Amino acid sequence: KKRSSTYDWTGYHTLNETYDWLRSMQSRFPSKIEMIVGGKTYEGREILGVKISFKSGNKGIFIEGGIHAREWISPATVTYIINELVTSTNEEIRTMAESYDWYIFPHVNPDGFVYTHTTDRLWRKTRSPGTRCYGADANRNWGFEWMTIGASSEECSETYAGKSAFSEIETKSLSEYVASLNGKIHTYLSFHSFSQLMLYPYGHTDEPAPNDADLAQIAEAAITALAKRYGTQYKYGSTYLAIYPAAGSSVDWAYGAQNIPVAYTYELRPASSINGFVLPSAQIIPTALETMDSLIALTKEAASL
Ligand code: ING
Ligand code: ZN
Repeated sequence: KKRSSTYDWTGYHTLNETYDWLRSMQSRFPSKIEMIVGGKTYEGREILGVKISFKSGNKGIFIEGGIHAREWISPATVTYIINELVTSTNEEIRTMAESYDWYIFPHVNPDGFVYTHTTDRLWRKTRSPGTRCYGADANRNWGFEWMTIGASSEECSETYAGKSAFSEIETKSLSEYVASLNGKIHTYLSFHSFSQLMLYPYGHTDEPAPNDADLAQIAEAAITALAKRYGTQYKYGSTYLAIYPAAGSSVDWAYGAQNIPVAYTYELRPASSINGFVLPSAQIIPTALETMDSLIALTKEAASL
């Protein structure tokens, strides 16, 4: 077993390294961190996360990483966020950290992530067996406008929506966990790569979401803050208009079915590349730092609306 002191953000980690690190953080900060199990996987793993809370009565922010297995910068950024929320001495970060209850899952598709280490670095989906191919796209399998557009009913497709809404144990169990938080969640963030975008509902229609103007204003503040550190340029817009039509995502379910009013998908670095899923590990810390900057701006802007 690796010691927790060897865990850092100069390289990418295995699932077990990250799960051990989460547990070691909990044992270092037992009054601030609670281990949470958001669900389970087809192959029997836990979807392991942390609840970070400094006082009771705060609104909740839910963060998921790794729904697509090959997007390794997602869990790396999410674990960096966890570390900053707990250990940073920066005044703005401390204020933000202590003003919310954080529910954070770096790996919501653990089976797929393990498969990217053992067998296929570019695997995207879950690992449930079908008749000819494995896995469904866990970001097309949620029970909101499921299979209406931008998803496939062909089980070998990269965007296979699954046999039915929540056919995958990962999305079914995680959605039940989110629903069990009973309206406490105010902001839902899903981390992906790549393209340098901030996307918000909806993905199934070009009709603006009810608070579209607020979502655009918050995104503008977030990407402006993100660009300050290194000049990294993001764009923003609804999923449908800014990237492509896609129904059945976690963020659209959070927004549309759970009434979580602030819901974003980050498409992290790079902007574009031949193989953008393989981001050099030297870019983990810069990506995480600029993302933290955007998160501070996002939470401030969302609070003042
Ligand atoms: N992109 C996302 C995908 O699932 C997306 C885009 C965001 C779709 C939000 C639906 C909702 O296809 C990547 N890179 O996975
Ligand atoms: Zn993705």
